[in-house]
Amino acid sequence: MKLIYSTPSPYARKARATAIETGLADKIEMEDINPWADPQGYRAVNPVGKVPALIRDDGPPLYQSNIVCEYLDSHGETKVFPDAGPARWTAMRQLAAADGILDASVLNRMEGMFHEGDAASQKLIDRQELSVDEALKQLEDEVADLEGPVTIGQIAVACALGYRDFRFADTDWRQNHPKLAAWYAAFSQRPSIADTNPEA
Ligand SMILES: N[C@@H](CCC(=O)N[C@@H](CS)C(=O)NCC(=O)O)C(=O)O
Repeated sequence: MKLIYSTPSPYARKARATAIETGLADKIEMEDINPWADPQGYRAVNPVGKVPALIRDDGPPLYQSNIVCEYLDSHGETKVFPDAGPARWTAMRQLAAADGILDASVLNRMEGMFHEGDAASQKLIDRQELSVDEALKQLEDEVADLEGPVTIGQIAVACALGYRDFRFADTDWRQNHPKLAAWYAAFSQRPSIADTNPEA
């Protein structure tokens, strides 16, 4: 199995952290690429050119971070996707909030990268930041649900908060979300999060 990732990608970080949490890290070859450089042949692995992607031994490649994570989970020793029932839907709700933060944050970063200065739409940027704020509020209000055995929901939330620190350090999410900040300070000590920190 080979996991194709890029170090700064928070989506790929979910897959890298899941590989560690499920006990599979030693069994997976890792390849760090720059998806924006469109490495030769990569579109045959992932037609939409994004990371992460997983080259499997038992079928064609998988791409899209949550699908890669679920495949890893199905082959791991420790499960991070809870079975159907309340624990699963709690984790899925956290995953949705985290992915919402990531999608909005990455869109704003793209807006800054591709549309410089006046060409960037402030209206679009503000709308995405509103989504980030509201999703952070949900996580702050429901912080007790982030306790307990590690899940894909917790992993994704940590990757989303880490991405805010990495790319949006000027907006201090901790200020209005003290309980979430305390949870993150503890959770980010886990090797799966500490060892995949893009800033390390
Ligand atoms: N929804 C996708 C998003 C993946 C994504 O956007 N990855 C970025 C890096 S953070 C990428 O590879 N971008 C290259 C591109 O858009 O061409 C997932 O969950 O895997």
